[in-house]
Amino acid sequence: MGDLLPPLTTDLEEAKANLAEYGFARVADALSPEELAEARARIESQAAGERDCDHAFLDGSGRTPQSRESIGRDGPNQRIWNLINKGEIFRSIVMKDLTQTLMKHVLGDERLGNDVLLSSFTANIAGTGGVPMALHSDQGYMPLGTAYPVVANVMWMLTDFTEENGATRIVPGSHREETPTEPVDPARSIAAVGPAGTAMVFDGRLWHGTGANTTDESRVGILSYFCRPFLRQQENFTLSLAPEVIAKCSPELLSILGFQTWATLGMVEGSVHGTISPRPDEFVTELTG
Ligand SMILES: O=C(O)CCC(=O)C(=O)O
Repeated sequence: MGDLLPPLTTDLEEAKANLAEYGFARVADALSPEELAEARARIESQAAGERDCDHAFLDGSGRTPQSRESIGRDGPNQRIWNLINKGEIFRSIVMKDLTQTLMKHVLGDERLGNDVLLSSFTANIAGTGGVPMALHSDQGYMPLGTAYPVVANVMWMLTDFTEENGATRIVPGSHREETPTEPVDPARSIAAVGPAGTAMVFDGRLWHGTGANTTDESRVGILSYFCRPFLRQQENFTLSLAPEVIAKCSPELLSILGFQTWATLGMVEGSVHGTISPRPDEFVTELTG
């Protein structure tokens, strides 16, 4: 199995080579001990808060092997959506050199300015007894035969990821296969293991899914999912960010969140080169001359 899993590396050039060959790379020590402690504490506290106020998004049980969606909103796994709203540490992770370098490497196009968008930013806590998520490619909605990545993901490991605790299952090299119409056989998958602080960066065409957690401890990871700038984002940041959070975001982060027109896309009243304000103060509606 060893040669199916690229070695842990801190060298981003080696990570790029691993992305091309395996469809994923494992970057060691991607979070400092301080960042790791802060992100982990914030996730634990946010998860408890969302459970307490009946806002928790739970899954990981009652799912058929074929279905990607959980049946019902229960189960031992907890997803926390929209981390941009939920802590400065998450906003800073989006802007890290590793994130920007590798996402632009997979998704950028120099001719078009190398721009990428954050598509969503979520935590996935795989709890004890969670069933495996069905294997999928993150760009399964693209037309068959799309031969390049339109999305890419970074799984930031906030705890150790092991075979036993539900480390993300991945199918090495599947990013190079033509998008199959049948689900990929789970027997082809291996656990993308790594110590806490590792970033597992993967091409959007790679088949993967959450593993089953058979231990007594939760496996905690956060997923910063990026897309090319012409694609609809998974989370609608222009609608869902709190005004006080928007006020704290740098212009660069706002642009990555989609608050900037791109090649005439996303305009408000013809704002071809505009910054999109969260919601216009005034709307131009029916007028008479
Ligand atoms: O939690 C994981 O290990 C992977 C999650 C995943 O595959 C997804 O969110 O699409």
